Amino acid sequence: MAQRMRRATRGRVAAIATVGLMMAAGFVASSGPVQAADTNLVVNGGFEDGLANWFVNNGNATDGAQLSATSDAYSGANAALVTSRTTTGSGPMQDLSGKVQAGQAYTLTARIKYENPSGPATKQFFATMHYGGGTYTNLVSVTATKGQWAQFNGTFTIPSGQSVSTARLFFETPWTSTPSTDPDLHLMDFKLDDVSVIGAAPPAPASKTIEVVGKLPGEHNPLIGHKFGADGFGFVHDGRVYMYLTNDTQGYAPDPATGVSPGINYGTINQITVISSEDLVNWTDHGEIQVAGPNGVAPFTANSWAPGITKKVVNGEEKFFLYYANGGGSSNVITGASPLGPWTSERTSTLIDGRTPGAEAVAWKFDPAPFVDDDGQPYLYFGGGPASTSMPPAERFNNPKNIRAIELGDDMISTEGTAAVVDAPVAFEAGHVFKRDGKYYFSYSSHFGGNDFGGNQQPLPGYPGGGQIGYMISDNPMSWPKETYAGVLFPNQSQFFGSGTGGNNHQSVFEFEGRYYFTYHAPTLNKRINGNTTQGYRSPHIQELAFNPDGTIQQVVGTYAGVDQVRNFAPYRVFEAETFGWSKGVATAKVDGSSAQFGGAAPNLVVRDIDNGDWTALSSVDFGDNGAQSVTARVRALTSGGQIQVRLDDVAGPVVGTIPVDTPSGQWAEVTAELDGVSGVHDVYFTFTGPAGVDLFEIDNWAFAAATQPELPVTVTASTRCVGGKAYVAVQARNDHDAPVGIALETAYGQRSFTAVAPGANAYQSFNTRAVSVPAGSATVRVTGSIGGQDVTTVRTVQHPAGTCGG
Ligand SMILES: [Ca+2]
Ligand SMILES: [Ca+2]
Ligand SMILES: [Ca+2]
Repeated sequence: MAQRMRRATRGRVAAIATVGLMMAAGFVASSGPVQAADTNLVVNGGFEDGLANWFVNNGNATDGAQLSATSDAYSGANAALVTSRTTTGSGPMQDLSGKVQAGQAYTLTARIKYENPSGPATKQFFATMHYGGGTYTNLVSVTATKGQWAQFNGTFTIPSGQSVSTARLFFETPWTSTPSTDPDLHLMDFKLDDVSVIGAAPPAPASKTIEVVGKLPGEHNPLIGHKFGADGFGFVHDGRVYMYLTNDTQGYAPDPATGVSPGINYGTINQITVISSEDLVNWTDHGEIQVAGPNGVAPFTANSWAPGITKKVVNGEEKFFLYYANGGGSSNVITGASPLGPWTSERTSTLIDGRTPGAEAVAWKFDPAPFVDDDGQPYLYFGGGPASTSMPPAERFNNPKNIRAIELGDDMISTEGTAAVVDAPVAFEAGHVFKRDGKYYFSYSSHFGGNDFGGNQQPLPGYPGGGQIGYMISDNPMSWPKETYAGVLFPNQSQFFGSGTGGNNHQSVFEFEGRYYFTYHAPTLNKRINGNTTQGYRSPHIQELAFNPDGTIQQVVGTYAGVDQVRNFAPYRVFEAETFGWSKGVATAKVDGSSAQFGGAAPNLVVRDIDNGDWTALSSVDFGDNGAQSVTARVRALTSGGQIQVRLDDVAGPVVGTIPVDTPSGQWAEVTAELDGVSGVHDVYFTFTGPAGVDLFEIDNWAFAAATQPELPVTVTASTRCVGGKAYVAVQARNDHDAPVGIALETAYGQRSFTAVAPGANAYQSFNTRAVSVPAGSATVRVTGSIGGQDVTTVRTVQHPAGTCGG
């Protein structure tokens, strides 16, 4: 049936191809669409890069052939040779999806040759487009003479109604259902060279860049303003907080005209976004992990929602285990060598699914949250969704028993035993566990009622309302009876952020340097873009978590202010430009190579889509009393005339340095600017200017250099001498400064300090080594004083020779 359909389709489209050819011969120039600069859409059409970008047409299961490079080329050194063809459609193919456009006319040229001695004297060949499904369109044909290079040369127009989301060009012989009956006529080998499809340049992908200021200067929520992210899971490792997020930006597609995106489609999300911070205000964008889908770390999963991560030493090796929901039906785990990867899949099937003991009655086997206890025993919490219909309606509402706890194996990628019910009141999803003072805290999101939960019911007294975060406290991480319920930890975010921010939530708790923090999400960035009519794109938030003396939690209040900055930002190092506290109009993109700041295993991103007027900013940068002398940026100029202004404390604050980005266009280079008057603690704004309407440059990383500390002038000498048969080391330091200084003389044989050494005076000490001889060595002279009102310490080292008494 499929083949008959295919033949029918081909009969129809052959007529279209004929029209295209007529147009090519006649009046394309006057009747065709207006074209901008014509572009060849075929990559490696001359096969000079071997078979790169080419593969064998695989539109039908029966298609198949061998593709190789041959030196028998029409031009250059290489052509393609196709052999062992199983169908008439078995020929070289290149994917032009995203390049060709409906309604446009294109000119196709190519060279083709066949030589089989038993083949016919002449043979027709087609250039054909597969538009997906059973839609094949012959574009251009040529009749070749055996043993000679023939030329395809024709024009085709893609019908205005044709979907081009799939568009794959290939070369073939005319279709017949059973070509194997006469392989010499239908399945001959052939060679291909110099393929081109010339026409309108591919459409630029619509921009996803968020042009508004999504995180306002001075505020710390949402955490980032240049992309979305949901279901944040906070994780502390080696002095940094990492947040793993469902990549809500993946399906974000703002209309170029209106700026409004269609509503979020969770089904398209198969990446996890990672950001990190050492201060909870300035966040580094580490980009996305391609977790699921055909090119994912775990290609047997389709989605990657609601991540949860932990670390454990397995077989002597510290590993990082990232759990995620594969849609609603199952959960899985991938393994990282660091919090930033690289990532591998140790499993070939999902970790939690309908076969997991004790999970059979769980509707949604998702939202996996790991927890490793102090004794090293790991646990996983998962589940959610509609309650079992076998329960009475009131129980379905109040105690739906839809969440589970299970022990993980020591390998962290298997489960042990049977999952236990977490009897969380009004539970919906989003289980999470942390431990504090020997008690286990389970938090979760509550449901919104409805038929899935027993219909029109009322919560029991004290039980959560819809879309709230409740919590329980237990002495046992596997035991969560309803009596352990402790209250509502966080009301719905719409209570704090208003219209357009409602919906369910997903929280985590982490401890960082002695304080506890609560993570949740709210579509606050979406609201800043589109007002109260949001489309469901969520942003990560953090608030501090406070406990009562009895261990219960003080209910969290959601604010845009967020949490205090944990520490000032350290500028005197290479740090990624994709680290910022606030930004306007920029996007980020992963690039080849590793991060200069985070090392070989970490991905590197650059800041891009930088237009005139865009900016990024760092919160509370500590330049020290001595201040900064210069700033260096690694940049790639995209036009001439771009500049970076360094400003303090406000986007319109004083310019303390200007970096001209006048390096060769398209090449990465380092540019440096001297800074003036930059000391103490400031917010730092990098503002970008240049020609309007074009991307100015990209930025990889920054590095500030500290001003060289002024030195106190001092003349130091050291010598050896002999007194009473013992060797001495004598050290002298003359104060050449115009004010008194303190001087400390230090040797291996003792030290002495002098206060208020007058200008021109000496500090002198002869240190007794208590030995007959002394080897060569060094003395340290430490001078303390004041230059221009600033306290300065100058340290000098001086060598002394060896010496022997009576020698
Ligand atoms: Ca060639
Ligand atoms: Ca921009
Ligand atoms: Ca970078």
